[in-house]
Amino acid sequence: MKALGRQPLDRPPVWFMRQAGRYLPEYRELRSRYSFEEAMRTPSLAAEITLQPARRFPLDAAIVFSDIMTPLTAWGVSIEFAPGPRLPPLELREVAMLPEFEPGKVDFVAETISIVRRSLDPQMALIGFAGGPATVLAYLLEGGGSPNFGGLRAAAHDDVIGDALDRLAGMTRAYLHLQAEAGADVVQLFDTWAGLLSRDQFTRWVIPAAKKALAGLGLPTIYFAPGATHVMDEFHLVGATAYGVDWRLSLAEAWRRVGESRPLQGNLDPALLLSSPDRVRTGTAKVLEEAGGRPGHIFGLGHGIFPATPLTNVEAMVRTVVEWEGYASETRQAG
Ligand code: 1CP
Repeated sequence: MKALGRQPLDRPPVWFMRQAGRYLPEYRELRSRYSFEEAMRTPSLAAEITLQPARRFPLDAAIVFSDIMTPLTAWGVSIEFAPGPRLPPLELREVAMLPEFEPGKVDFVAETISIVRRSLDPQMALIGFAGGPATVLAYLLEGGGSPNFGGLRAAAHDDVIGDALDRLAGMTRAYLHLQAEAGADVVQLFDTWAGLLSRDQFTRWVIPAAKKALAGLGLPTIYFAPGATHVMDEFHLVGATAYGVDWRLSLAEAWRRVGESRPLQGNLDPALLLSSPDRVRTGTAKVLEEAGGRPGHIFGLGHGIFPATPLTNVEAMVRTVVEWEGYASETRQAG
């Protein structure tokens, strides 16, 4: 929370995307007994999974265990996970006409957040999240994951996409509000596939929808759109508190594009975590040096951790951040 407020710190806080998930043996053990849907819809189980990574590593934040497709179940959309989401595809016009979203139908997410809040170390932040409207639309049009999300890309040539995204943005905002009320400290919008669109399409469609989804929530917000470096200089129009950076761009260059005064989160390449602890330590130090102790850096990965990641490498990354003394010694030398 201090980093989001750009307060000076001895080292950046650390958490990472998909920290509650398949690389953890205790997660796999729990999943051998419950399906993904059961685990996500049962607050005691979802809370347990949310807390798992924090028991193993000295992290500064927990992210609620859920999925970007979860709020759609309030509309009666039936979703299976295998492991990615599968659902009956919708037409662009059908999305534009979805009825009013009723957050009460996904109050299991609020219940999960309040359980986590009670058990979480008060020093740790709790992160709520939702999918970006364009990303959720990509899955709705396709009926699941896709190598190229042609449905979204075709839709971006049709003005009806504006109505569809507006509908989803309203839902997303209500869903994030529910999480804020339940006790989330900060929320992140995952716009995973928005970067597939052109700069013009992104500016015209993606940004207004993301902006609406995050508007007036009364808590800090993080916007993450990997693969969108071609439009990063326009990110500030989303109006988030902070912006996520993927592994493709250096933090220094990202600061130039997003704005030097805006907090950034990232950006170690998650693929490096498939190598050795030594390489991970070197890579982590490089990211920390790039941030150079500037206020408003949250250490994280450039995208979600791979399920095959060895725990020793995660340990090496998190330890390197929490034991980092580079900034303190720079200050001492300067003094
Ligand atoms: O156990 C299993 O088999 C399920 C695997 C899994 C998990 C652990 C899925 C299915 N979702 C999740 C949890 C999840 N999803 C979290 C939990 C919190 C954490 O980060 O620890 C979060 C934030 C998400 C978000 C999510 N789901 C995104 C955006 C983030 C990103 O990685 O870009 C996306 C694109 C999804 C869709 C989804 N859900 C699950 C999978 C495997 C996928 C992606 C695959 C596809 O596109 O087909």
